[in-house]
Amino acid sequence: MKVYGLKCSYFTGKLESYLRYKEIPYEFRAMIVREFTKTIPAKTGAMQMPAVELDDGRWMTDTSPIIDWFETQHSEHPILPDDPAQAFICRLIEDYADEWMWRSAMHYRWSYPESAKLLARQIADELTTDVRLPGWLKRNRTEKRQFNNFVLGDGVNDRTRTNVEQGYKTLLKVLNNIFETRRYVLGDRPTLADIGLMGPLFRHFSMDPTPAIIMRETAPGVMAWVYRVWNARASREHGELVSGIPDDLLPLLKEIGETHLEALCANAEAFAKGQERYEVDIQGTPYTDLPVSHYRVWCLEMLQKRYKALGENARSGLSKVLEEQGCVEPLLRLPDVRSGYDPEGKTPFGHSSLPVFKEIKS
Ligand SMILES: N[C@@H](CCC(=O)N[C@@H](CS)C(=O)NCC(=O)O)C(=O)O
Repeated sequence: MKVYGLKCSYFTGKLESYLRYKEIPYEFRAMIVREFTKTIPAKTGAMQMPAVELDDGRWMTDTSPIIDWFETQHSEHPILPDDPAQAFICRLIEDYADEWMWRSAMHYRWSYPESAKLLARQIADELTTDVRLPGWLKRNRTEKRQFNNFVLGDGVNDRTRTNVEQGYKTLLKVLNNIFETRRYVLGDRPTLADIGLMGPLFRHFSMDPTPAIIMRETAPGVMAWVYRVWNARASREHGELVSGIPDDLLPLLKEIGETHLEALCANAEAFAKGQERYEVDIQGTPYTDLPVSHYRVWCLEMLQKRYKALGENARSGLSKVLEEQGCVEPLLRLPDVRSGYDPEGKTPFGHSSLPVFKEIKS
C-alpha cells in the first residue's frame, strides 16, 4: 500500500509511527500539490494528509479510523489495552493530541521566523514540485497560508499566546515526569496514547527549531521517548502495562478536562446553533473567533459513545478518576451529541470524509 503525506506532517508522522510499530509495510509517497488538491479529495472527500491507497484500489483518510481499521486487520500486538478504562484513556489522549495540541504545534511552527522559514522551504520543496513558480514565491505563499489559516485564523493572538505555549510546556512536564519511571505512557510497551501523542510531539515539537530547543532543554526524557516510539517494533516490545490509571497521568487528564473537553463542548454548542465561529474561555484565557469544526462535533460524539459503552465495572472505577480531574462534567455536559457525520460507520473509507476545518484559504 502507499501512504501519501509529507515528512514534516503532524498526522503523517502519527500514522507512520503506528505502521512502523505494527510492522505493516508501506511505501511512502511525498504528496504533491495536484494530489493534495485534486486526487486525494476526489478519492476520500477531504483535502488532508496522510491518505492511504490500498493495493486493492481503496483509499482511506483520517488517522484515527485508519488505525482502528488496521487494528482489525492486524490483531496481534494490539495498541489498545485490554483494560477498557485504560483503552478509553488512550482514546481521550489521542483526541486531545490530535485536536487540542494542533494549535500549539502550528503556532510554534509558523509564529517564529527560525521555524517558519525552514518549514516553508521544506514544505514548498517537497509539496510544490509540480507548481511552476519561482521558489521564493512558493515558500512565501506556503508561510502565509499556514500562518493565516492555522495561527491567526485559529485564535492565536496577544491575549491567547501565553496559554497556547503553556499547553505545550504542561504536556512536556507531565510526560517527562512519567518517562522517569517507565518507557511509555501506560507502561513498558506503546499504546494508542503514545501513537496519538506522536502527532504533535514528533514531526512538530521535537523537530521544529523553536519548540525542539524547549524539549531538549527542559524535557530530554520526552525527546528520548519520541525516538523510542519511532524505533519501537511490536515484535520486540514485550513489556507489561501498568494496572489501572497511574497517578502521574492525572495532571494530564486535568489538563485535558480544562482545555480540550471545554473547547469540544463550546464547538459543539456553536455548531448546533449554526454558527461559523465561536468563543470559549480556557483556563481564564478568552479565545474568540475560533472556526467551528463539524469534524470535532463528531470527536465529542465518539468520546461520549465510547464512555457510555463502558461496562459497569470499568465505568465506575474510571468515572471516579475522571471526575476528580474535572473530565466527566465537560464530557457529558451536552447530552447525546449527534454530529450527523458518518452515521453508517464508513470511515476511514467512503468518499465523503470531513476535514477538521471546513474552509482553508490558499
Ligand atoms: N483528522 C485527520 C486530520 C489530518 C490533517 O488535518 N492533516 C493536515 C496536515 S498534518 C492537513 O492536511 N491539513 C489540511 C491543510 O493543511 O490544508 C487525521 O487524523 O488524519
